[in-house]
Parts: sequence; C-alpha cells; structure tokens
Amino acid sequence: MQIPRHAALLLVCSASVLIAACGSSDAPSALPTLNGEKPLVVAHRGASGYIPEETYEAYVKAIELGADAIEPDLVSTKDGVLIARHDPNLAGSTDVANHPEFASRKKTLSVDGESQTGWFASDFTFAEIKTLGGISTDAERPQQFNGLYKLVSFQEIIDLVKAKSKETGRTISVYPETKNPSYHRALGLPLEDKLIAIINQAGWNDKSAPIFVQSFEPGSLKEMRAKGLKTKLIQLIDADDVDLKTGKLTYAAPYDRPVDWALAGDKRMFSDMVTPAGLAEIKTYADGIGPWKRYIVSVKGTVGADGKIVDINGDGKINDADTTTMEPTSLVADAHKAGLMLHPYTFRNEKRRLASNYKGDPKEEYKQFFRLGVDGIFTDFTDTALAARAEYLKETGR
Ligand SMILES: [Ca+2]
Ligand SMILES: [Ca+2]
Repeated sequence: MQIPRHAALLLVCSASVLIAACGSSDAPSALPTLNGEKPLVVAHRGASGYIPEETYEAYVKAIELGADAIEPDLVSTKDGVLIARHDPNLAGSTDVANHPEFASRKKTLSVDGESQTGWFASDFTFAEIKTLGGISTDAERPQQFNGLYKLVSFQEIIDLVKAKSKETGRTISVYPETKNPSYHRALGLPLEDKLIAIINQAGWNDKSAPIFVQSFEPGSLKEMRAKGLKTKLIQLIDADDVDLKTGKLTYAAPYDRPVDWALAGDKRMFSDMVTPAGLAEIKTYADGIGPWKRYIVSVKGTVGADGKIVDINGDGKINDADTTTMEPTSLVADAHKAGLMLHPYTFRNEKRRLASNYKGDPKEEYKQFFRLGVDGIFTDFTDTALAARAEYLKETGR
C-alpha cells in the first residue's frame, strides 16, 4: 500500500517534532551568543539594587530572584581571609565609622595611586570584620537595611551557592573578582594563591565548573592560569567616562590602563584591549572579556548653542537620561571572532542611568545588548534582567 505523500510528510514531521520544531518557519534561529546559549544574568555584588551590596543577604536575595551567577569582589583581611567587598577601604560600604573600638584604625592610604582616608580591610581580622554591618553605597537605593547584614567570606559564598544549587536544582555560578591585586601583593596579602586554594578545595578547578574568575589586571589572571587555575577567566576592560559631546570613551588614571601595566611602565591603555590584536592576546590566557557596556553601545548628548550638553529632560542635571545611544561598535563580533565571550557591565534601573531612547524602561537596554549577542551581563537588578531576557527569548521564538 502506498502512503499518500502528504501523510508521509506528516509522519516524518510528527517523529521529528520530538527532536526539533517541525517546519523551518517555526524553528527558532540560533542565539547570537558565542555558544548559542541564552545570555547569563550575573548579580553584580548580589541583589545590590535592593540590599546592601556583597552581604550574605544580598547574595541570598539574588539567588531567590533567579540569578544565574552571583558576583563577589574579593579583598583580603589582615589574617588573609578573602572577603566580599568592592573596596579595601571599608568606609563607604560598612558601618565601621559607628564602631568606636575601631576609631584608632582610621588612616590615609594610597590605593592604586589614589589617596584614601578610612578603615582598611587589611587592618582587620576576619573575626573583627564579622562585627561590622554592610550599608548601602547609593543614596538612591533602600537605606532601611543599613547595618543589619554581615560581611561574608568567599568560602561562605561558595557554601551558599552549593547549598542553593542543590536545593533549587539550578546551576548557580560564582563570579569572583580579584580586587586591586597589585595593591594586595604590595601589602604582603596576595589574593591569587588563596583564591586558587579555595577553588581547588571546592572541587571547581575545571573549565566546566560553575565559576568565572575576573580581574582588571591581566597579571592577576595570567598568574593564576600559570599556577594551574583551569576555570573560565574573564578580563575586565574599564574606561573613565564618556565625552557626551562626541560619545567617545575617555581615559584618566587609574581607569586608563590596568594598574599592573601602569606599575610596569606599559603605556598601552584599556582601549588597546578591544582591538583585534588586544583580543587575540587576551585569548592566550582568558576565555572572555567583561567590558564596560559603553565599549559596545556608547551614548551622546546634544550640544547646545552655548557649547554645553542640552538638559533634554530639564531636571537641572546632565546624565545618561540626556543622551541617546550611538551605533553599536563591532566589539561583540570582534570578540566572538577571537573566540571570547562578552559579559558587559553594569546594567541598572535608575532612570538617570538610561539613555533617553530607552524611554525609562531598563528592559529596553538589556534587550538591545541581548540582540547584539552578548553572552551575559552584570546587573544590580536581577529581576529586571530576567524579565528582559524572557521577553528577548520570546521574540526569538523560544
Ligand atoms: Ca566587580
Ligand atoms: Ca537632565
């Protein structure tokens, strides 16, 4: 018996529908990320849009919101414990100023060439650090949790991620950054050996392990690679600011070049890292780049008759809300061509931080970057990033 042609097609189709969508018109096209997978949502300093950054609770909240990865910055205590803090100076992100027992430790110190006054993690034992509470570093964000939540060690973060991954069945990654590596080395408290030891201890010294290690200093990443660290490594790429008249990135120390390059007299700048030659060099020791997002989409204001940037929204301030986005650069394509993934930073909800053409909707910014093919983003607002990703995946037919 002959099977009519249309029925045969139907049979083939029903069998194949189990494997892939039937009919090319319905099949979603491959995502434009390096590995074709959906872009990663990295909770920058935990759920830092809602809870004082880099506290235990900030990381728990980020995981509860659904983050794929949580990001701790790592600095060292006096007794060599790696803790999650963005800066060695504790003045801005903790309630140390309210602790009279530590008043005598206030001092002025040079951090990466910048003179800072405050209390420094390297003068505190981990036990003393545990008596401090985290505070909000941004006056526009919630202040009611100030002082309530404790600082946390990298080991505690790993333990949290392992427990939550087991509990939720999700793969939750950690994304530690070696902060001020040259500064720590000069203090006699180098970060790299301790970080490698903790990763080994966690059983995560593997390319496929749920961990990305990042740094602005190439020397820190190269040292860890040379010492046997096999995890994914990400080279961060900074700049100082954007010239809103031209949209060009500006460079001023210490945001002009990696601190280890500056110390070695290497005159190249962060901008050299995004050239094809710079990307090829990064590929020799890292798996991806974490560029400031303006390297991919910059913004530009309108220059008025007085030569100044026009205050488009008339709020008396000039910021991103008075700008529009420029044509994307070729960085996503260039990095992918070099075999590098890209995780640009940092995405935030505040309207003053959004170019005017996003019309006050932070999801529009994420979606623009997702469509361009970035492999992940750092966000202070995990829930907004995930909502934007869901909309993006829907528009790709997923
Ligand atoms: Ca960081
Ligand atoms: Ca304005």
